[in-house]
Amino acid sequence: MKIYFAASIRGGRQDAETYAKLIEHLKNYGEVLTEHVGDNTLTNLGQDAPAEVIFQRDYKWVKEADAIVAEVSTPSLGVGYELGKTEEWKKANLCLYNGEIRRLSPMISGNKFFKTKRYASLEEANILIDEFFTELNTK
Ligand code: 6IA
Repeated sequence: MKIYFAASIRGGRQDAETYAKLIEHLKNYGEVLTEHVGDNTLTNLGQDAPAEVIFQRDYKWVKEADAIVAEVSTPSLGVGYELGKTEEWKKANLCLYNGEIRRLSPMISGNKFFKTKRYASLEEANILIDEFFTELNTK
């Protein structure tokens, strides 16, 4: 199982620690292609590679992934783009949101293709991840 974890980089790194913890949990279910997203040393300047290289690599990874798990609490152009591709390529997905759902972009919360789930603690997020993969693996 190849998992693409998407979360804000340029959009803001205030939840980077949560991203790292979610990635650790996701590793129980497969290979996480995007471990750098949870790297606490990655500032909002992002990885030190040309933008074109980052784009092409991430694009290929989204295409290859069996499942996309996105943390969508911090608005991010990149995550929005990746979710657009997720829909285009009909990928299994889970969008985790920490906060009031009405604050989330309707382009995500209003789209039934996206499996949007609200969580209030890391424990809750991990349970949602467990449920998502249990359902996916029994399909
Ligand atoms: O717009 P954002 O930067 O918040 O978009 C975040 C999403 O785009 C994440 O899910 C990543 O998969 C992807 N992404 C954005 N920037 C990077 C990056 N370095 N390295 C890897 N993945 C990225 C950015 C630095 C660069 C623009 C010079």
